Amino acid sequence: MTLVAALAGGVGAARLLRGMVHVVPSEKLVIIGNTGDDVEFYGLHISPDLDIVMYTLAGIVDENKGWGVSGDTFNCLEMLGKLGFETWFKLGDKDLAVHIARTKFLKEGIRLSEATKRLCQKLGVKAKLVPMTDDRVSTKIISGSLCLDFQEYFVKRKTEDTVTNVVFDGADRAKPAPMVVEALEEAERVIICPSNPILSISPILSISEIKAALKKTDAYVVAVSPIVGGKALKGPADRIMASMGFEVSAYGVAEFYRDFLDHMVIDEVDKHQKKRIEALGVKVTVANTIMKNLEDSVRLAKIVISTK
Ligand code: FO1
Repeated sequence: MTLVAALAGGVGAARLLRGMVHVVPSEKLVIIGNTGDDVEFYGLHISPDLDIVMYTLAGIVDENKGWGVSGDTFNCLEMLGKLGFETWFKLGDKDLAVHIARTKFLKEGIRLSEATKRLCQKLGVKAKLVPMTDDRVSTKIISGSLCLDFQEYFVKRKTEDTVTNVVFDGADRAKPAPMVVEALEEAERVIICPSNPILSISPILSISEIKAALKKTDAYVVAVSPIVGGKALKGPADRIMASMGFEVSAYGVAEFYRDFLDHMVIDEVDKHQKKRIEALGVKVTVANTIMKNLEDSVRLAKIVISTK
């Protein structure tokens, strides 16, 4: 098998990818991760979407939450709270160790892509996980006259604001990280994971060279719909698609990606949308897309990798 490249956000992507590493040889899998959610707390650089994928593939993720390290303690955060710092972003002790290491690498002038490679190596992750860029791109959530940092919207304010626009600050200057464009050009297949199209995949596409490579590639581009039965499997994707004027359906997701999409995997409950999606020139596979355990993830990964 030649290269498989995957565009990945957080939890939904991690669940598909934990199956994908059982289907595609790890050295053939390049995962391009969203860094628009990156945030700084206590002087530390946190890359939540890279970490969700890294911890999942390392087998140490907190399965219930889908993020953070399983069995982590929060002693440091508790002490920071006593010292008067904000603690709404729940950083566990082991998780903090990763952010300390990443920040140390970055302070030494090492790029985020290299820092991620080193962290993955130490945690035993064999697939290549690369940030979309080594430059700073920050997802900003616009709600009327408010402009919120991503984690402020997502965690602090619990996604309660109505999203009227999303801006990727810095995207116009950002360059793809090493290996990103090469992977998209050389891949036999590009997978768009079941992540939030607007919050998780769009930041990756906001880097013009990545979008251009995706449009140009000969790879077969397959997406898995994160919208099932008109609802997001996790998170606010359904509400955001609605408030930004997109149809909240598997069809709406296919339309969102239509510039470069060859094939879409939709859930059985959405099988009535097959013909409509096909009318966009996108092939459709209907399958059970719910991933409750590793077996589900492997089953879906096998379907995604064999679509044609
Ligand atoms: N998500 C939450 O809902 N609450 C948290 O306190 C939180 C902390 C956190 C710490 C490290 C990390 O890597 C991720 C964390 N997340 C938390 C998840 C994260 O905010 C989002 O899931 C992603 O940014 C969206 O994919």
